[in-house]
Amino acid sequence: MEYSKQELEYPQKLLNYMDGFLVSKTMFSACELGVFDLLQEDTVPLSSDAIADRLCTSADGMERLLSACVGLQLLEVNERQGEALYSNTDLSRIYLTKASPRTLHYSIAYYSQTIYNCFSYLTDAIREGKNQYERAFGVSSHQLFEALYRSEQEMLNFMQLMNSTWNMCGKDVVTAFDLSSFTDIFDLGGCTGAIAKECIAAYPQSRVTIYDLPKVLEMARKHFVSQDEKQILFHEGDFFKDPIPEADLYILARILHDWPQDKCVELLTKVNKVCKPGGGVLLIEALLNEDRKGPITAQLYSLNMLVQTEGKEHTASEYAKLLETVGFKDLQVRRTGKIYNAILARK
Ligand code: SAM
Ligand code: ASE
Repeated sequence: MEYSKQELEYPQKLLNYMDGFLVSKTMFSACELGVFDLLQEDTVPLSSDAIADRLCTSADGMERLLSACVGLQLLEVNERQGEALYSNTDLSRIYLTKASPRTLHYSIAYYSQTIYNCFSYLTDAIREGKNQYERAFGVSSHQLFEALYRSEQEMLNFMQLMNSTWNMCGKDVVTAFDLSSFTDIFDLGGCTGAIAKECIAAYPQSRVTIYDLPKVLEMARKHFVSQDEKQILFHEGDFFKDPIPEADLYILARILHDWPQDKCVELLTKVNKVCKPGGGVLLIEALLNEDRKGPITAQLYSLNMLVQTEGKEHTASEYAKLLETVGFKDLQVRRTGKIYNAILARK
């Protein structure tokens, strides 16, 4: 990496990186206070004082927040009769308002509260080489998902975060391969059913069973999957302890990156045993480049896996080796160009 003389003279890149969390927290605060929602509900542009009044904040604080949001191009400002009036940009209307079908509101809540808090302990996580949920969450549980699901609200926030990814990348990952030859599909750790819904939309003849922990499925039924979705079935279980039923295709989306190598081998071995001959396994994960030089999203997610889980992000060839170790063959990798990619293998 060669930097120009000018870049060495003035470290703009480093200054931007230092400000990274200031940018994040500014956007998070505007979401938490309901700025984008208010501007959407009201339809007419509002003054800073009116927004402060309606959202019960200080006038001065709100004015600075709105100004920073304009700088970040999350809001637009227009002068009318000497008064500055604020309105949403298209981007914030589509992604930052709570009621939008493509909202990131809940992911933002999770980033702002949980991930931000965990990253305060990144240095400790790197020193110790292990997750920090005891420090970050104040829980003593050594069971990963017991810590992540320490309250019903936290479980719901996590599920919302998981769900919102698939509004953006779901179609790409389920259509990366033609899965129309698989009719009986199990989504292991299927969580909110977002991938299951995408499968059924892309392959109307398929039937997808969401396999997850009982309390997760209870929440999925309550908040995410409607009774009318007859092609979606539920199977309660612990995929390490309980049997996994026979099927044509097993989807594991963001499962392997949560667990250490030995657990991944254990789970995939179990899946290989019950998989029908000719059946397959579809891994959906953020992939590191083979040279590990990027993408930056996957590199940062791997740090997040360190602070929060027992796992890490891998390269496609690392997943390939894992799949081959447990007896899968005919491996194919498809990159979607978005965060998440797909790997298909056959029994
Ligand atoms: N596949 C979903 C997605 O990509 O949006 C969710 C991924 S989330 C990181 C991991 C999922 O595995 C959670 O829904 C969690 O409840 C589930 N899970 C964790 N441990 C499990 C276990 N022992 N048995 C079954 N499901 C489990
Ligand atoms: C997990 C995925 C996530 C476990 C904990 C998690 C994500 C956030 N926390 O399997 C989604 C990916 N985003 C990041 C920042 O890693």
